[in-house]
Amino acid sequence: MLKKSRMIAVALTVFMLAGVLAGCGSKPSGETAKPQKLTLYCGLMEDHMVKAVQEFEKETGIKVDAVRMSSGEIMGRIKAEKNNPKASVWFGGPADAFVQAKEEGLLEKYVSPNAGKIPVQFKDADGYWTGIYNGYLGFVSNQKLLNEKGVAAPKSWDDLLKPEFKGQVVLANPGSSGTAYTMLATIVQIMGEEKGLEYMKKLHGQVKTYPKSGTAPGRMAGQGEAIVGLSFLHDGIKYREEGMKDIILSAPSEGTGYEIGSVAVLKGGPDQEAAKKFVDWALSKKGQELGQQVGSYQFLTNPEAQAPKQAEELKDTKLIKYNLEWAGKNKSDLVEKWNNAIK
Ligand code: S7P
Repeated sequence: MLKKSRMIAVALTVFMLAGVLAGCGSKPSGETAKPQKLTLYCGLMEDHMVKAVQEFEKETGIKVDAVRMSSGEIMGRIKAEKNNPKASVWFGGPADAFVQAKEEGLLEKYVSPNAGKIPVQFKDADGYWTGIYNGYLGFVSNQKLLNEKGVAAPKSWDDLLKPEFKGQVVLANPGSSGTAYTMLATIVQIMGEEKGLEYMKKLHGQVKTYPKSGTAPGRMAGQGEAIVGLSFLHDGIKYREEGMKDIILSAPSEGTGYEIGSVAVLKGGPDQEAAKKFVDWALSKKGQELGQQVGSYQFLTNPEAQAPKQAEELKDTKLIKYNLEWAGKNKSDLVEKWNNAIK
């Protein structure tokens, strides 16, 4: 009798232990797996960002919080949050700032399975950032205002210094804007540092205002607030399609700079697994082709992705051999020199 009750007690203990062990690593019944989430900082236009987030959420079920900022603002934010990162992905905007962020140890190396498809000239050799699109810098002018002044759309950097354009040129602030920094770095690469900064000083005398974002100058020209805006040319096509019919696009005949719009995982950010999924998606054919639905007409880096037909009109733009590594590594220094030059 005693023997039988001891056997029952041992069996019960084994059963309970097995239950405890089986419970390790799994959720108690009724509790579901925590949904994945992601915070990203985005340098693209707001409508493109919203579209991308909606599509990614739909495809993966990962909930995304996205904040649109200009390039310099994103850099400032991730620097300030270095010891306690709030976001895990940097999505869009010229790669110059990504080069700078890599130098400052703010990016996590991540070579996506999709990065193999992207040609070498559009990605970091060490795998810290990968290009998703390519955009050319140029002049977005207002034909009606040009006619009123009796002047042709600018066709060289020097044309911007014409007396007819005094107070009529809009350029964003290179400290905050990735677009404007591309312009500053382009000018210094074409003319050399001394002459380039002299040129920027002369151009300052022509500038109406320096908005925060590089998406503003083209829009302002389209709305008739200034004759010429310095922008990425694909933005001018978007504004023209949105109804700013007086927009005319031109580019400097001596050559212009360009952006490699990029994506990267931020170092030490939360939700690293979700962040990598986002990068995979942004590099995919589907992720890259999505922008066209909201008027984003950059060239695309994934050769499988269909470039927007609207970008065709920009394909013969003469480009300089833009030195991105140099531009990224000298960003803070060059912006400071520009600030001193225009004081
Ligand atoms: O999304 C359009 C686009 O032109 O916006 C970015 C542009 O540089 C604006 O950012 P900033 O405010 O920093 O100048 C480009 O990357 C992109 O092609």
